[in-house]
Amino acid sequence: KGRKPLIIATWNHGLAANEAAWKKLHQGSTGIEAIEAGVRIPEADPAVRSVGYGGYPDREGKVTLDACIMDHRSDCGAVSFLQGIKHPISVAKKVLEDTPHVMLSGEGALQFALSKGFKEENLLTAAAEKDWKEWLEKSKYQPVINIENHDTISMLVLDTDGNLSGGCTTSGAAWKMHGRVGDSPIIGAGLFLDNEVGAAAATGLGEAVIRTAGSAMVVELMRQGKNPEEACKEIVERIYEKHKNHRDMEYLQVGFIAVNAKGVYGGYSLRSGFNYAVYDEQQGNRMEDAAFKMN
Ligand code: SD4
Repeated sequence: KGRKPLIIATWNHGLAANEAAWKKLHQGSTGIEAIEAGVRIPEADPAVRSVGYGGYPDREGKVTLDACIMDHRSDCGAVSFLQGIKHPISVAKKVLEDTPHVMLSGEGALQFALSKGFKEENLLTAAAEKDWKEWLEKSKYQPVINIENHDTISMLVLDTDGNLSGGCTTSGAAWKMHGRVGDSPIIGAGLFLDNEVGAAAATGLGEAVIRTAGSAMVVELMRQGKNPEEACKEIVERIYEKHKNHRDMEYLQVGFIAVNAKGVYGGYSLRSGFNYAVYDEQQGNRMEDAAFKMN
């Protein structure tokens, strides 16, 4: 079932993101321009508590954001621990385009963003602040599985020329320690692609994805001949094996999406409840449930 163009994005917020990205692709934009336009939708949406503006803060009440973007030439840009900027994906894209580096972090990322004309603003909404204050009463850190069914947004694009690109953006784990960075801005963990082979991206507990170099491994398995779903499944199985006796197991959820260079796509998650939005010419924009290992 190979097809192009093709866009896949994690969770329900992927539908609106795909819509914007699809429009861009059809206006002749590049893959990363389409991704930027797509994921800016949940970044700006205050109702999405796991990405950008309206995202849950860390335990000190600070919203800190992670994002990355990668194109078919393997050029990439990322920001981590960025505060006060609503669209980290756009800053990541500027890192790719305008710097000799791959990742800028924290204060340096903010200074870079300001130098590029981004506006500093308060990203902590009243609703997120209220939930944080409630959390403070017990201050028990426990990541939530399938947080409100929207966690990180990760998007993969196969354009009409057959070129792959990808992006991720997130406010990370709610109530994380100040300074914590997850998998989402890390090339190879939250996102990876090789234009000759395929692309993969992750959602869920970033620590587990980093420990296993998740997305890079999914791409490598596709290189070895696995189809995207099989490749995602094998890495989820590996994550399970590494974590079954681990303190993180109780709340561990990870999910991967992948697409190969032919336009075959798939996804797989550890626990049920993970879905992703797929947009192609044949069937339009719709949600598909990922296969999973356990409930
Ligand atoms: C991260 N993958 O930062 C992201 C989203 C998340 O618990 O917070 N999941 O780990």
